[in-house]
Amino acid sequence: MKPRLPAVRPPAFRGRLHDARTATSIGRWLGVAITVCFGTGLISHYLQHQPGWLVDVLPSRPVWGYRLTQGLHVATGIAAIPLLLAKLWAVYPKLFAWPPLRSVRHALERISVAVLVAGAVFELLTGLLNTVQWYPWPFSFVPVHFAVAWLLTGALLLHLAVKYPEIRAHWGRRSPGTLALPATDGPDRRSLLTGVTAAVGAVTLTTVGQAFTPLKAFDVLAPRHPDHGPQGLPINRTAATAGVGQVDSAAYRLTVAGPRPYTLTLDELAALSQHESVLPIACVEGWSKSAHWTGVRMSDLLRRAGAPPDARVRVTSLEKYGSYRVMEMGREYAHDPLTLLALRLNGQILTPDHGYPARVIAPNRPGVLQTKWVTRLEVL
Ligand SMILES: Nc1nc2c(c(=O)[nH]1)N[C@H]1C(S)=C(S)[C@@H](COP(=O)(O)O)O[C@H]1N2
Ligand SMILES: [Mo]
Repeated sequence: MKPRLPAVRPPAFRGRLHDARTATSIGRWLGVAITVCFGTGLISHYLQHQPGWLVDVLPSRPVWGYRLTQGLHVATGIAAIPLLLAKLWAVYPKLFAWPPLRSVRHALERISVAVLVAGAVFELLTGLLNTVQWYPWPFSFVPVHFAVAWLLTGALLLHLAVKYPEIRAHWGRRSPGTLALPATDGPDRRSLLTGVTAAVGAVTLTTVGQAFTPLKAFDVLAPRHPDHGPQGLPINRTAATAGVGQVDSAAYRLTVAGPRPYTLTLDELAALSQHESVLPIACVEGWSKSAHWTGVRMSDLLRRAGAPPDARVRVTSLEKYGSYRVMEMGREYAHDPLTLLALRLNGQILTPDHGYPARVIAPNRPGVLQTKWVTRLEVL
């Protein structure tokens, strides 16, 4: 007689895939992703919106610092999406808990979980849409994404505190006997975790090449490819979109305001001592790419205007409107020998979209602050 296969139990609410052990297994990786995402997000926020007391102490090294932290921010955010979906699936039966509220403690716990879930979904969704520069909402992305990150972190800490006994009981390899769980993981849980790992691997591998150039061949799902763009570098905002168009080189002037102000034509600027820096553009939206830049050192231009060695600088673009028209730099950046007013990219004169005739390139800085089409420097 043929051996009978054991009856397959349909996934039920009380099944082990919806238990605390599964929730802990997925939850700890989700926790790691969210923690890294939050930390790197703070770095990104304070580098972009520098509070006064930070301006002069923010370091311009390592040159790849922001490239790494923002690459991690976007990669961990993307990896957190399959993790969050799996985690929500593992715990969703709790949504139908009966009676819905057992006690004051239970009510508070459910409210904190509601904030946690809403915050996590909101952050991952708005972050993902921001990487493709799509803003289908009436509010401004940065302040709201930043504020909800704090809300999410608070709710997460509360959640970890409330769930601490369960997390502790299920963290290790073996389930404690007191909880009457099977001693080893069955194939169902292992399959689920393998599937989740594969999903995280797949979304990471197909997007991380936008920032981690060695994996660019696999970058099929990211909005940017490091090689797509003039002079081998992507573009976020073209000269046409910024309303700059083709700058007339004969009419162009660089004005440097300071104790000894002066004005240069493009030929005069190109006749000054030229230096080369190898620095990445690291866009807040997640792509980054290193390039060879040639131009005049910012510190040389400032010194010529009689700037003291700890002066800050304000940079103004030819762009008429737009949030990136004016940018300020603290002394660490302004006097770094790698910080250039670049005239050339990868050996060629800048194309209009890369900021012709002159743009800022500085180490360890968000792409939004690498101002293009520069026409004015002010010693502060
Ligand atoms: N004046 C000006 N500079 C700007 C921008 C802009 O919109 N206006 N965009 C910034 C952003 S968001 C990035 S990522 C970099 C991109 O530089 P690239 O287009 O040369 O790659 O330029 C920055 N410089
Ligand atoms: Mo950017």
